[in-house]
This record gives sequence, structure tokens and C-alpha cells, in this order.
Amino acid sequence: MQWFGVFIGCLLLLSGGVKVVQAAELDSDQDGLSDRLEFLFGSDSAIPDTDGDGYSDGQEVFAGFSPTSTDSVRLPKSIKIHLATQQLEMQVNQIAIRVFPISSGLPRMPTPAGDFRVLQKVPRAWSKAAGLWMPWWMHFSGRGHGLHELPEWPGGKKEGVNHLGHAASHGCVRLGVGPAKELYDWTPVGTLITIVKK
Ligand SMILES: [Ca+2]
Ligand SMILES: [Ca+2]
Repeated sequence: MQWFGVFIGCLLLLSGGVKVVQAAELDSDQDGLSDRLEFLFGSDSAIPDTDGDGYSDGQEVFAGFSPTSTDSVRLPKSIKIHLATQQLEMQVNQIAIRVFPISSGLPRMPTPAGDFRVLQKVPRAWSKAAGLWMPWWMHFSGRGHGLHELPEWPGGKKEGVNHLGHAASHGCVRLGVGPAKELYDWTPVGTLITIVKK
């Protein structure tokens, strides 16, 4: 029942507004990797395919490969969640490549801090107790906490689109339409999730 309790908790919302967390960044060579990230990954911001392997720097970093080497050594993917700022970072080699606004648990039912792993992925999880769909569900705590898109009723009505950027759930981490699926598709089972309070 605890699992379903968390599901229900994730549906309880407070008022608020969406934060803009990413400004447009300069991408001089139009390879999908900003000049700032090219600097951090050591690639050339004037050459779209720095290592000449046929894959652009942006493609390689997003997929977790080095843009400066043709060997097959992977750069680790991870997810970092900042509860204080209600932001989620998709990280490659511990460098944030995307930042999304989230909605985590209320103070009385907080999202747990610590290191976790993605345990299970379900494209569209059904909450039997609440009678609602949780799109792009990724379970991480072993106690029913997960990441998912803003929930939906069977009729198609969607909740909480204007509540991202504020703690509002009973422990889950909610993402907006677009980011939730992008994160789901990008994340293998077993990926490290680090949740910090600051
Ligand atoms: Ca670039
Ligand atoms: Ca390349």
C-alpha cells in the first residue's frame, strides 16, 4: 500500500509557476553542444565533429561518448536532483548537459536525499489506488518513489503543468511534458540518481 500511497501523494499539488532554467546558449559550430559545454568536455567549439568519427560532438556527449576520442570508452550518465532549487540535471561525466524544473515532495513527505539507482522503467504506469496514469515512470527508492511526467486521468486531463519548480508531491519527482520522456529515453536502468537538499 505504501507504493500506492506515494502515487497518490505525487498527485497532490500546490500553486506556483514554471521556472525558466535554461537560457539560449551560443553554439558556434551548430553541433548541438554549446560553446560552454564544448569547453568543459574539451572539444573544439569551431569543429562540429572534433574527433572525426562521423558523429557530432553533440551526438556523442548526449549518448555518453567522448567527443575527443574515437575509442569506445563511455562517459558515465547520471542524474542529479537539487531539492532546494527544484531542478534536475542530466549529467555526463558529472557535467550537467540539460537542466529541467521538477516538483518534488512536500516538507512533510519529502523526496528522500541520497544516492539511488534507477530500478525499473515503465512507459505508462497505472496507479490503481488513484485511478491515474503516471507517464514515463522510473522507480528509484525501493519504497515507491519515482520520477514521472505530470499525471493524467483516463479522460486525458493532465495535472499540475503550472506547478513545476515547487515542492508539491508526497515524495515523487514530477517532470514536465517533453523533459520526462527525454529523460526516460536517455536513462538506462541502473543509472545513478543523486538527490541533494541544496
Ligand atoms: Ca558546438
Ligand atoms: Ca565525433
